[in-house]
Amino acid sequence: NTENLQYKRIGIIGAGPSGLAQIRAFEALKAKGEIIPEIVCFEKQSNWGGMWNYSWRTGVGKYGEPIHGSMYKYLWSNGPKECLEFSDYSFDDHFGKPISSYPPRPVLFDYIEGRIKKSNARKFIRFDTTVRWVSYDEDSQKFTVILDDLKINKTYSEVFDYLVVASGHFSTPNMPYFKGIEGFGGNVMHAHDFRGADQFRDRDILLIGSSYSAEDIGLQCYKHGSKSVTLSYRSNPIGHNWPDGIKEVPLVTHFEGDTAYFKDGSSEDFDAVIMCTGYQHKFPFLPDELRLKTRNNLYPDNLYKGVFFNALPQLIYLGMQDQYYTFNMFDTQAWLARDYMMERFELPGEAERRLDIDKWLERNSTLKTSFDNVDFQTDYIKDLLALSDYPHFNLDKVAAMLKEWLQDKEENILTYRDKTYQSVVTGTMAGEHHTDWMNELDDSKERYLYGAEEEELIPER
Ligand code: FAD
Ligand code: NA7
Repeated sequence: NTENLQYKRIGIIGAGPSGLAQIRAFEALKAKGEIIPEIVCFEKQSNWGGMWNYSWRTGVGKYGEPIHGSMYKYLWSNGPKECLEFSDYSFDDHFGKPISSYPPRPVLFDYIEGRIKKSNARKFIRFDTTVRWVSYDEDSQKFTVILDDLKINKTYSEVFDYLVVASGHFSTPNMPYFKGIEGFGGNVMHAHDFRGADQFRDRDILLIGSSYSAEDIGLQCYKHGSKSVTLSYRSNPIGHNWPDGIKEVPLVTHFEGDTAYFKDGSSEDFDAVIMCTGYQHKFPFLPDELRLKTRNNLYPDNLYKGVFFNALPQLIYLGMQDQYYTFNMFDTQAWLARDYMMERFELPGEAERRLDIDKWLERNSTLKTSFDNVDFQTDYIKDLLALSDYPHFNLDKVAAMLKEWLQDKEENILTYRDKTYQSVVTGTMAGEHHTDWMNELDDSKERYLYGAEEEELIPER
């Protein structure tokens, strides 16, 4: 059987943290001298890293493809790095010294890249290549993938035994309509197109939504000098102890000119509106019968172990859940998916898989608090870890850190990023950043690593 494996072909869509985890999982086996199938990863951007590969662009890219990135300048990790650490490649391995718990985007990008650069992964990836369409043939039991090589404007197709969808789900905006917004005079945009708070300095801005994007973009704007930040919630306010200058109000009912009216009868004028209203799971390259259809939640339906498409498990989805855990969760998923594709992890029949999915869905429907959510995702990852040889890590400790993080935010949203945590992989205690987050206006890797007082050591940029 193992002999046949080398003739199998695996297609991976996307070279973000999830797609790279899949490649790494196979590379880990190969390093042990095992024969692995042929792997091809398609990435529509010119580099890897997914969301962490920052783009200044909005709208479409140089080849006319929708821009994937939703990240912005001055983005710092919104959770402790100790909660996402790869258990086979620690922060110590990469940086060689303790760093703080909430690094900025370029530092996390460097870390993601550091692990994958240690392997031959790059040669498996075709950059500037968009997956245009996928079909599955029942007779041959193979996927045909239609691709656009963007650089030379050429369409071609390839055939695969397994297909891994790792295309992310925080890229296509969910953009609601509010009556009268077409008459608003200022900028109306979605968080997906937010590239930095600079343009909102001295402005009164309205953010619609009450989750991570609203919280962090609101904070960024406050930190970088917006005159006022108003967050408008649909279901529940975020409820932090906000500083003067940030406030929460109920949902907008309508706009009249530059004035927004809210459910509580209040109204206010704004210079700009940012919709922090979440994202759609969008797979324009998948036909109806292969497409995952879900909203953002902790256990998308129809995925066995949160990974295998139940109607056709050769179709694998990575990273499709809402995320408390990120990189290490993608790893545990990718390791299990690998073992299935290597024919070492046998799936039960479809009906049995359905029962398992239902069990998780049922529990998901009972979750009430953020702590419940953390426990749920922790148990999900424990379930996966037990099924593969991904290096174990102390999940109970990570769960405790996630709860502490939630409390830190509640206590003081302006200082939570100054807290430090202990690695469960190495036991290292994070270092303190040389500058408080609120006073740190430079998010470059050089400044972060070399420090304020050693400016002369910073390589020229
Ligand atoms: P992505 O990173 O989205 O990568 C998907 C890749 O697929 C992209 O490279 C894309 O170009 C490619 N792709 C998509 N469609 C196609 C196609 N048709 N053909 C070819 N390639 C395709 N997580 C944290 O842990 N900490 C944070 O602080 C944090 N902050 C975030 C802030 C923002 C604003 C956002 C949007 C997300 C944040 N996240 C954060 C979550 C982040 O999404 C994950 O960390 C991680 O990037 C998800 O990895 P992924 O590989 O599943 O998806
Ligand atoms: P989320 O976490 O999916 O949250 C979406 C938010 O948008 C949530 O508060 C929703 O309110 C709100 N929403 C959605 N539709 C509407 C409408 N029609 N009107 C008003 N409010 C609406 O997305 P985020 O962008 O915050 O976070 C995604 C990732 O980006 C995350 O992983 C971060 O790391 C960064 P609800 O509470 O459902 O009423």
